[in-house]
Amino acid sequence: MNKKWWKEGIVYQIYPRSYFDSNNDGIGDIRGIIEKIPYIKSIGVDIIWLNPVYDSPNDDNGYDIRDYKNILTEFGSLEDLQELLNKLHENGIRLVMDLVVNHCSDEHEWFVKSKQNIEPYNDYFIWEKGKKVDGEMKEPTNWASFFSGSTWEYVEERDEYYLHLFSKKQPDLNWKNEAFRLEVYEMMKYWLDMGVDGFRMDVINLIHKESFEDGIIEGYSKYADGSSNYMNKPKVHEYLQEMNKEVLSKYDVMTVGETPGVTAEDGAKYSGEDRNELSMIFTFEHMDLANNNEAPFGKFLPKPVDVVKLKEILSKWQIGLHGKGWNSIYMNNHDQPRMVSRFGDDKNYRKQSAKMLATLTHTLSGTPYIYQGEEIGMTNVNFDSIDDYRDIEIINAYKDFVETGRLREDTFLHGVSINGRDNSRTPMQWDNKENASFTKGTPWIKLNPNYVDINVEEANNDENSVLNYYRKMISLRKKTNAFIYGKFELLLPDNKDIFAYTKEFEGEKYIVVLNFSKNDLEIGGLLDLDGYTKVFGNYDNDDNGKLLPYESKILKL
Ligand code: TEU
Ligand code: CA
Repeated sequence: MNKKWWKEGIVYQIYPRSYFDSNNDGIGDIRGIIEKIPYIKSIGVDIIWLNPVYDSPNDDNGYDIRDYKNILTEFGSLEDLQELLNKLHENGIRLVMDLVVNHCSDEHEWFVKSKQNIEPYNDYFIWEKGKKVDGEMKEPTNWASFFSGSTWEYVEERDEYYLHLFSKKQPDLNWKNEAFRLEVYEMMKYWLDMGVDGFRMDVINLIHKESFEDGIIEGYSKYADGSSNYMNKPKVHEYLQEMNKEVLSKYDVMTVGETPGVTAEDGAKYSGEDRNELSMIFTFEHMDLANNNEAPFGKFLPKPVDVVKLKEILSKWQIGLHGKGWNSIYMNNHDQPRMVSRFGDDKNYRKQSAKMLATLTHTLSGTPYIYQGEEIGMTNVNFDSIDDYRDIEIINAYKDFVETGRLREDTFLHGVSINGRDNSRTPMQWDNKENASFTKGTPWIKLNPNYVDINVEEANNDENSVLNYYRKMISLRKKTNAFIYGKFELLLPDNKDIFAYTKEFEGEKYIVVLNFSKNDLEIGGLLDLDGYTKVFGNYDNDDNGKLLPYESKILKL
């Protein structure tokens, strides 16, 4: 097994806007992260994935970059970023930045010049003529944007439309243009030469748009999901191999591709060591379990997670990439709701189910990702007004669904409370003082009112807190290669409450048993645990034949 620091490390994802505000303007910042390094180190993590901090008009909270080599002033300065990098390295922690090159901001100078047809920028984006349909001018295709509406926007100066899979302020970049690609590689070297340890690559599997012919898909709305034309198309691998050859192969870096819609087979193609593309990717299959995909992007019509399907998906990835590629293991991030709310029980068994889920993510093979606040069991927020939300995806969907009368407001807000991205973007909860001491100003988004009970300070003072469970689970994982590299085998595949599996590596064998329900379960007849000794778990329950609500047990042969 080819050992690597990024295989054995644990990643902590920081959404800078919501982490800690050092200058009381209500917005988290880089200096705030610097102040929290002792806390971050105390969790036991090795790598930070920092969401974008580059100059941006913040149409999509930084995923619309205006200057790839400069820091957004409200987050701080380049010097602050370099200080963060140095201080993290002094503490043995690496820094992975966000690479957002499927699109940039419409305020980027490349796009400003492209609109004016100035060489070579005229071809850095995707411009197409409109289509005459029944005498009426229409967009080049009927694809639906991820953020509602069309993926095309008309520009008078060019009498053409530009493509934007996301918001109209996020024009898609033209990866067929080599001059543009070389600018990306030069920018990557700028950050890597500064000492950055790698990149998380935003929707990197969308960069090859194959064709703009797409039938009108009947039903639902005049815009429809055109992703079969631009998701995981063949040239993506060519571009990644070129990027690897030109840049990545020259540094000791970690890369993780954000790849919506991939299968485990794709996963081996992106992360196979012999492929010279990426270190690993993020799959979405287990995230999409909660979305009603009857209509394109039907995440606002949520459905309960089917645990049997969850087990199938995670098993497929564990087995599919074993010895062929490398998994990332995550159960939430800045685009997904809080994992204890989606997969656990954040009302009656919050701490137990948060610990149970942490046991899952830290015993599967691959690199575990902890999203800020997950380590203290932070939960979804249930704002009762659309005015409390900030996420462009939510706001645009509200206009598209509710203001058009297609969906009732209460139905929509219920869906947002379950699957909306802002669930994970409320500020980090440091203590029970005003605004959880995230800021002394007015926070850019309201806190979850439960910060009075759920915060870092109370967790540090409680031996049985979720946080202290993470600390112990992380140190156990780090000394157990069977968790990091081991062969996975699913047990009881059809059982809808119990997620049980073995992990084996170089003669060591473990069984992990997780109760995904609030029921007391007898497992004596289901699992043969003879010869196994319990080594870790979230209850003081030594009866191996019994599972308590949301109990996690790790047993060693
Ligand atoms: O996310 C892309 C993505 O797949 C998610 O936005 C998801 O599709 C969306 O939530 C709809 O369900 C990346 C970033 O992580 C996200 O924050 C950005 O908004 C997006 O790309 C555009 O850059
Ligand atoms: Ca600030």
